[in-house]
Amino acid sequence: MTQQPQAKYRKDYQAPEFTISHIDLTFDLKDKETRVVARSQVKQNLAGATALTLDGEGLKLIRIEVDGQDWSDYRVEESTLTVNGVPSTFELLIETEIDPQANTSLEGLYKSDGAYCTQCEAEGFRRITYYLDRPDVLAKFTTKVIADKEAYPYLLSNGNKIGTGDLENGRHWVQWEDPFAKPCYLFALVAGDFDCLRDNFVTVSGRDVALEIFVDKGNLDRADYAMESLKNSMKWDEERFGLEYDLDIYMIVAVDFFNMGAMENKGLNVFNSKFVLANSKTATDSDYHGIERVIGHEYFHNWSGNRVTCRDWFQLSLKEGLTVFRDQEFSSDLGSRAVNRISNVRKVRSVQFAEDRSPMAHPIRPEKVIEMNNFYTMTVYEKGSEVIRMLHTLLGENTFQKGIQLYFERHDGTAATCDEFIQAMQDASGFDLTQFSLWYSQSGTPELTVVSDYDENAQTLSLTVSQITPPAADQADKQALLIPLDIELYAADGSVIELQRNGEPVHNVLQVTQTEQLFTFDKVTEKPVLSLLREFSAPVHLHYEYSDTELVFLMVHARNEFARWDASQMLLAKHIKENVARIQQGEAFTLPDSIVDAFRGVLLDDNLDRSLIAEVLSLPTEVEVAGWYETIDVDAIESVLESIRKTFAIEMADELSAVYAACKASHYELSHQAAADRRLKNVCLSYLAEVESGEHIVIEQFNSSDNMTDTFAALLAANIALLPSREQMMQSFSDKWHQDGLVMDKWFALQGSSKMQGALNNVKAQMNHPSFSIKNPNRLRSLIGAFVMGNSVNFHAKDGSGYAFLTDILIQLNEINPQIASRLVDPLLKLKYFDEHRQGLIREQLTRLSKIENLANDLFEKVNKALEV
Ligand code: B3K
Ligand code: ZN
Repeated sequence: MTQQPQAKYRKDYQAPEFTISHIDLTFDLKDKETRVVARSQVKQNLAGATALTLDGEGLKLIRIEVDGQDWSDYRVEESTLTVNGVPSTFELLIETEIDPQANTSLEGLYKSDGAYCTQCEAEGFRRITYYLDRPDVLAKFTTKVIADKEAYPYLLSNGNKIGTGDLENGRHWVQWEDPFAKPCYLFALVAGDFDCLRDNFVTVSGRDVALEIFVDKGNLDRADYAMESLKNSMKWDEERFGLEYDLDIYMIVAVDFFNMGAMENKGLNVFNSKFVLANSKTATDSDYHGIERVIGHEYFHNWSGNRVTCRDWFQLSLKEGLTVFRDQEFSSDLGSRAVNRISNVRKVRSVQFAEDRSPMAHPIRPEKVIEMNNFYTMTVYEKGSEVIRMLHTLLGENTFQKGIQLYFERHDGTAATCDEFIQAMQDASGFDLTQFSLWYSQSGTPELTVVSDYDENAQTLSLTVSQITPPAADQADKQALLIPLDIELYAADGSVIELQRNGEPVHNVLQVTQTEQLFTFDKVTEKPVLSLLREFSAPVHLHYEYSDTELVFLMVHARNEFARWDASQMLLAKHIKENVARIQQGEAFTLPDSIVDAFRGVLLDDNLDRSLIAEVLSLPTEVEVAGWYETIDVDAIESVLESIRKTFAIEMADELSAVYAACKASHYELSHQAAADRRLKNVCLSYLAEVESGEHIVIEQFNSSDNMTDTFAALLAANIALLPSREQMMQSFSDKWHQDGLVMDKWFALQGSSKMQGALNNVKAQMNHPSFSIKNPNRLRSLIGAFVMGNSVNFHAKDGSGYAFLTDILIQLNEINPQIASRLVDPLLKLKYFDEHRQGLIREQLTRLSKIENLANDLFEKVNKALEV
């Protein structure tokens, strides 16, 4: 009988009783019976310890030796092996057998199509051998891989190659040595037959690093951008952070079956092929951007994550928040800072804020975890990065970099904590971070309210700023945080009114530290328009009573591009909310001309970056809007968003056509400027698809396009507007690409999100498409993910069919791949934000899930939390 899953608490951390300084692994790779011999140098870490307890799951134990002697004094339990009576220092040999072919969870050692590969973070190494599977045990690894030479000509692992040889029966071996001690979650092994793109990078100190990207045979023409991004990352990290690469080789392998984006294993990154493979025919501009971001992210982990790792998994944000911040800065330095900021802020405001409202709410450093894989969340990653960004805002680039340098100096080669990171930042800057550190322990989204009062006679402006963080599912009591509030004041002519008090200039980043606080500025010669929370200087909900006129003013006059976009979003939010209320009262949708005019003004503004115009004209998603409500009315929200789309399209049809034409290029180019042109052109197209004469433009673009960005944009426009030509275009796309899973993911996502009649039956039918496989996470995320997260009206159908459908799939996935099941269950966790009828239906399905046999920890944790609420 399996045990009820046990929660672990951050407060219970204890150093390990034993540690391992070296491990020498030998893998004899066979599909159903791979043998793993692990020879570890073990050392007592706590005086008197004589029983060594190792983690292990799904392993067949073959033999144990201690110091070369067969050892029989041990106990095997469901997920541990305890070796009794061991000396204080010894060599431990453990031989296990595993079945990579049967491993569909994609954790541990598994087969991805024809290749063997591993995924060990967070706790996958224990599915390979019995080990101290915890990040604070750092060992030097040597790895020998043995396999059939013809089927697996490439045998890869971490570090440098130290030997190769041929064996009998057509087998061969390669041995690797990683000179850097590392936790086992950074271990990797890959064996397969690939095409390899080779290049090199000379580091700032003159070391020549070999760069190798392994892709499926025939895909070499899709690896160039990943290689370019890798070289850019290496250079950028030297220039901006002063960090240099440390091994002689850096390898990336692209695989088709992967649970997330990529994995930063030392010297041997394993990537979801989605974040490696691209050429203009198969990938959109946004795919290219994703590749640059993820290649950068994994590379930056070499320092923030690998050289300095985490003491325990509660500290995950130590490496992830910092590395996301680093990858965001990388993308911003190489591309448009404003557009990157906008897309990151959209993510936080929609998905991360939603997580704060869910039963899974947690601080960026969680306190309690059942399944660690459930905590690779928007909160740990994206809010974690916002916390680092706030530090950057408060300290400024130079002081921030000093802190980072001190952190790496102090902790290089060790497993550190978030507190140690904060301490290094404090020591280097002299800035007291005591209150700031609450961002690590407090969950939920703070509400920041600003009330302004202008005194014309005294020429002063007073801002009363108050903060409150509402209770979250995991934590009721909240304290005041240190919130950096970046502001600017504008005069009616658009000029900036400098912030000052008593003749002294005041910094534009105000430090809000109390529940309520008053900021006064003098020499304010006229009633200003306020630009607040510029650059989204803190991950909070801002409340300020803006008039439409002020927001339109900011859309035109704010100096900062982000602030202009943000004003446009606040304006949209006001009118979305007003209209949702109208629809709920049976009234008609209405949008004042002045609002349409404001957006028209942006559309026609030649001085603006085209990608920024495109962002202004992109409406918030259903998920973001849903987050504004205590009770979500999916139908009203959908109807209002559709009405705004149609109103914009009809009212601005001429201008949209003109801008569409102006953005058209004579030939395809892969540059930021050309991508910005395509972005705006395609946003125009999405509106034009809504007007009568627009369909032929969509068809024309689909037929004449020579690149995936434009092809997909046409298909997307047809899908959203439900054009009669949609069906035929979808068919022709699938005829052309059905053998290419990655390209078909785009098509599956459109099927999943389509609002067509009988949407759910369509999704069910597409699961039988030859390109679909329930075992492939990318396919699942595309089709099922798009349905449950981007098709609210159908997923939340009043008859409960959407919920039952998802639950059926989750029950299958619980066996096949619990990690993916746990990602897809999220929309069901938000039951309390729906009407009672829907709540009842969701609860029924959650209860059904909770009762299935062998419910994996991943689903157990989430489902039970949701049912507790
Ligand atoms: N560190 C990995 C994520 C591992 C997820 C484990 N379920 C990728 C990344 O953040 O770079
Ligand atoms: Zn990461």
